[in-house]
Amino acid sequence: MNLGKMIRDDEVEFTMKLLDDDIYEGKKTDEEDFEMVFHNDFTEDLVGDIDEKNKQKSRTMRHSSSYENAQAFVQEAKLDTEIEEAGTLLGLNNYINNTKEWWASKKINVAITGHSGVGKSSLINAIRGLKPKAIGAAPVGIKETTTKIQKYEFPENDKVVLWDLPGMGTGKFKQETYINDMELSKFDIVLVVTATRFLETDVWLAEQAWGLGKNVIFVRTKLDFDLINASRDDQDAFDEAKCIETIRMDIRKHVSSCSDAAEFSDVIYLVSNPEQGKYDFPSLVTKLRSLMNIKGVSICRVLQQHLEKAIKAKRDAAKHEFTSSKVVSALYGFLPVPKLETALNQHIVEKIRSKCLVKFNLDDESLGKVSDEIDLSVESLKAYHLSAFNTEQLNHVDKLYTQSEEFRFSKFRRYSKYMIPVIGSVLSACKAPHTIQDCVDIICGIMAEDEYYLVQLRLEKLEKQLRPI
Ligand SMILES: Nc1nc2c(ncn2[C@@H]2O[C@H](COP(=O)(O)OP(=O)(O)O)[C@@H](O)[C@H]2O)c(=O)[nH]1
Ligand SMILES: [Mg+2]
Repeated sequence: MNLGKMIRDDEVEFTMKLLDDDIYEGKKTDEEDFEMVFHNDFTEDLVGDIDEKNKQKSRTMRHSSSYENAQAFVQEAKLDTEIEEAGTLLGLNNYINNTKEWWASKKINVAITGHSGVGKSSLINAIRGLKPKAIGAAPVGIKETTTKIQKYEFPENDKVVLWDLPGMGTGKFKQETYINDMELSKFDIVLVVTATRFLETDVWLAEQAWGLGKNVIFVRTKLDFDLINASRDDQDAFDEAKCIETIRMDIRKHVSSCSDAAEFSDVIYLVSNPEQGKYDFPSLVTKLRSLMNIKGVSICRVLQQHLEKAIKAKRDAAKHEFTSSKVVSALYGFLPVPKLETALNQHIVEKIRSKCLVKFNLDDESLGKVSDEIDLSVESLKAYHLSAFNTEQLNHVDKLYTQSEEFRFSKFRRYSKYMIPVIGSVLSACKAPHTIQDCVDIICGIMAEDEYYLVQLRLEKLEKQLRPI
């Protein structure tokens, strides 16, 4: 049996990491995995409070927040109705098809925040590839130019919205009320923009965003100025790479002062807004693109968890079904003709196999419906991907029956009815239902794995479909 694909029997405890492992186990590239787990590693690692108690609290908040956000996008009652009507996999498929457009219409909101004058509006223009005075560009300038929240669309997708927030700490927007004034809780990703010096209030802002379960990225702008200043300060010993590294380490130190994580290379970006091909600007854009996927990833996680439970429940319930087949097999046990009992029981197992194929949505009709969605033909699924059509046991149920019997019962027990009258027949009648049960367990186990595998493929496809960019 392919144990590698077994669904664990222990109850699923929701942790982000665990679910990632389950959904994408061995079926994604490193790069994709990296994107998938980033949100979790990030929230797991960057815990922004000094005392342990608060740390725990904020950790829980962050996880539950991401989870609850995604839960709001999955109407579990509707999903269950679809599952009841069409089966687990097809029900999921129907639910996805009915909900896909609604999910896709939901926007990803990116807050660009930080002190006044650090280059927030310039950063938005740079991300959008616009010159400061271009039509539709965010107004920029040396005096405070952004006094209310402004929204800008991401170049390639109007479902991604960049929000230019007014600077914190100006006369109009005090630190005390900034989080509420800006409704920070409504954003998915928060960019804390800094320039020249990293301030305590920047750390504070990040902590607030972390506390709300947001993905936080630090962007240090005006690197060009920093380098000019540094070269002027020390003309003889100036080394650009070293200088950049020093600035990076300084920010890292500040960020790590409010967190227990050691590695921040992934969330700190040093840029010069007018030079979009230089420094960390390209990797910042790559990072943003990967993070914009969070809604799709979270939705898939919630669906995956729900489906894993549903398939397990179905598998466990199915193991207790087929009572009439077991009773009939017991009656066959009394038959005195050699091999006839075995042949009839093999026939029972074949019928159970056929019923289970339908039950676990692995029959041709069901596979046909799903194969359209996951870009794999029914033939390819059967030939290469599904154990139900590839394991010796399920391809030859006659062997499955005889092997199960041989495994469970001694030779004497198997042939007792030909040796001892009456008692031998009773013993024979008792063994058949056990053997059938073993076969049912194996069939249900393998088919549940297969259905779960197809669920994973469907969710991978959905996650790609929901990727905004
Ligand atoms: N040299 C340089 N100037 C920048 C950079 N980013 C912004 N600026 C300038 O800094 C000033 C304030 O920028 P702005 O985007 O309006 O800051 P905001 O108040 O945070 O939105 C403007 O004059 C920008 O041209 C940068 O990376 N390098
Ligand atoms: Mg501005």
